[in-house]
Amino acid sequence: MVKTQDKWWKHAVVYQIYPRSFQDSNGDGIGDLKGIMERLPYLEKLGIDAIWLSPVCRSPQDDNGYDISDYQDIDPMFGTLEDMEELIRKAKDHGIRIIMDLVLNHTSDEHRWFLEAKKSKDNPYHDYYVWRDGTEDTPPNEMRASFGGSAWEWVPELGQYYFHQFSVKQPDLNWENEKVRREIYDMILWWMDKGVGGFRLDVIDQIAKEPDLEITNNGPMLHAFIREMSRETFQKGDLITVGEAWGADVERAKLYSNPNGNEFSMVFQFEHIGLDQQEGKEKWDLAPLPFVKLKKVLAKWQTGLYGRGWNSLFWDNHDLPRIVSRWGNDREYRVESAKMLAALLHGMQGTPYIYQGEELGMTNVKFADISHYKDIESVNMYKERIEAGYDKDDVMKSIYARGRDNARTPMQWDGSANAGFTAGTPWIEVNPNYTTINAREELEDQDSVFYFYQKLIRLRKEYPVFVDGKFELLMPEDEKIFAYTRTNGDSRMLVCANFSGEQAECPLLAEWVDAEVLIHNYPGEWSKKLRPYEAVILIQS
Ligand code: TEU
Ligand code: CA
Repeated sequence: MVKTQDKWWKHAVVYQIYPRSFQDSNGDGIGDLKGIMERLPYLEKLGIDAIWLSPVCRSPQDDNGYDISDYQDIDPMFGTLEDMEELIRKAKDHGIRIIMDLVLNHTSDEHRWFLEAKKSKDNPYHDYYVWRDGTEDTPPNEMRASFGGSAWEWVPELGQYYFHQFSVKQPDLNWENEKVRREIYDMILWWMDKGVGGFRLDVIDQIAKEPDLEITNNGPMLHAFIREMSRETFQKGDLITVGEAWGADVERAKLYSNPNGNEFSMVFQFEHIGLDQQEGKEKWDLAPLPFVKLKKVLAKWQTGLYGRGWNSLFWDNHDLPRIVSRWGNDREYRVESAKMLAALLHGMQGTPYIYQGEELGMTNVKFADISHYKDIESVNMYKERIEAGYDKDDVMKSIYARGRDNARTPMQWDGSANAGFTAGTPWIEVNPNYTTINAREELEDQDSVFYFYQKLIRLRKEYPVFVDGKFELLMPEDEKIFAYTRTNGDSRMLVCANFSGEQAECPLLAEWVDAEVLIHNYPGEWSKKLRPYEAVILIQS
């Protein structure tokens, strides 16, 4: 029997809150900390152990808070530092830890460090950022920023460019500068003293950039910086730390999540997320999901990190379209496919993350035109592609499928005005389907997606095989069935799902007729002929 070393976060389920869209308490149309406090009983009922809070620090909101201007104060739109301290306390009363979102690759251009840095080349803060001498209209190289345009911004007063991998208002920090690292470690220790339960580290594999070599992530100093940060801060507490690492492969994830605990607890890897886009193109260039490849990628991560590291398990987050619309069926099989996707993910080894509304089967949104959209990434892409001559309907189709606002429409609490999210005008419109898809409806329906997630969370706590079991993919080439086992000592569990909208035969189920059913997303008995999106978890022990 393999027993993972007993870290609390190996048994935990984390819930991600995008504060701006979760619950507004003061009628300004923007979610806030007091609103989150109002919803702690709901989250305790769901059964989650920790909340990953997307950034609430002071920010001009150019990138909805991922452009921080003060790491040690709360933006007034979300509340006060006292509210944050109260949330940490109240969450703990509900058995829930708070995970802060640390954006350490860049600050806002309104951070005091940058306001100082751009005053002069010999300002003590100048080297907190990445500058290159140059002449106007000739940037150091052709690197592009994630949100459009050049990654280099010209500052005429200095005769220099500064480097920004994201928006112009998000200048990259210079991690080669030890003073920057020290300031960051002091800030992390300050948050640890306030009792946070952990950190999510934004684009952490991009902090060791080498812009002159056009290297944006996985630079040579990356793990040295991470190990220094971990030694100076995280290892002084009993924290969960999860790094966002778009450039991670299994080998590198073994370093990030190695059992010695000298880097992170785990990372968010995105190999499965990039499968349904055209090879070598952008996320907007859609392609059908290669289902067999999806199975093999997820299996590779399960077996690759078994006993050597730890997986995060997620379909959704604040940057991604909603999974039931992306890889499920958000029309006639919304409930069944939402449950099927949940069963497949929560049956694997790792720490599951539930994104706000995923537990309700909330879907993507389809606003009439670009004027309803708020996300800088979508708005800039729309401008760039229309100017480049793309067909407007094609551009909107990409935004409907991949736009980040799909995840950012307000949480759908009930069927009242604005889904109970706000008494005011929401900062972004509510998805019109809130009248039928909302928490109140689901809390009154024992067969709802909510109660399916609640049960999956309970099963993870009740059956050690969910945490410790060795993963084995079955029927790898099958085009409809996703089936795998988890084995730990004499406990053997089968997760079997029909990932398609048609009936699918699953002969191996014949060997499991005497097994106990742990969870099933259809009423009545299961059979070898799986119905559309039918999923079942069985155990023999
Ligand atoms: O995202 C990292 C990132 O690269 C994403 O912008 C991703 O490329 C894109 O969203 C794919 O749809 C992190 C945060 O999660 C994101 O919200 C921020 O915008 C970004 O970093 C900059 O801080
Ligand atoms: Ca508010």
